[in-house]
Amino acid sequence: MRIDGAVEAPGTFGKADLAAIAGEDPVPDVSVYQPARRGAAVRLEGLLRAVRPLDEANYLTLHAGRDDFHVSIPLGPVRGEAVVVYEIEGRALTASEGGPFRFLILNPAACHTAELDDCANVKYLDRIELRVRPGRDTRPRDEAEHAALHAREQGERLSGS
Ligand SMILES: Nc1nc2c(c(=O)[nH]1)N[C@H]1C(S)=C(S)[C@@H](COP(=O)(O)O)O[C@H]1N2
Ligand SMILES: [Mo]
Repeated sequence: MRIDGAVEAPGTFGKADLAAIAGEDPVPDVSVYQPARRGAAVRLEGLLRAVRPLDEANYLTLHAGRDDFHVSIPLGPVRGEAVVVYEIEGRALTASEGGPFRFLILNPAACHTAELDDCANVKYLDRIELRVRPGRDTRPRDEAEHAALHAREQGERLSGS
């Protein structure tokens, strides 16, 4: 996973790097926050400490190249609220679990702006881009688009791709 853009120290991070960054402030089990979800995670705050955002960085764009899904959210409200899940019971996340890396907003109810919703829980996260202005956002904009996206996901699951 790559973290770049408006940061002093861009870098590429694997599972072991994320575990090391989680270090003294790990999230050993995201089910504490969301009972239906599993896995160990590193806080977004920890990742940001590692790459040192520039003062003018205001937005995050989360990229998933695998299915060309992108989400742009304001940095302020999300920075204390999100994690990246990098392992489940010591192994890497599978694609059907949204792996190898999955973005997760821990408490979307407590932090419920329109921009911080379930749809921003990006699966197959391969790049976090810090930006001065909003970036690409391919989230569904209405119920019809939402239904179409979930039908496509379901189809991919059934065909095993
Ligand atoms: N890469 C990627 N991430 C994604 C999506 C997607 O289509 N591709 N769908 C989003 C939407 S619209 C929702 S509501 C949640 C659903 O996550 P879940 O299947 O774990 O409940 O994932 C989000 N993350
Ligand atoms: Mo969604």
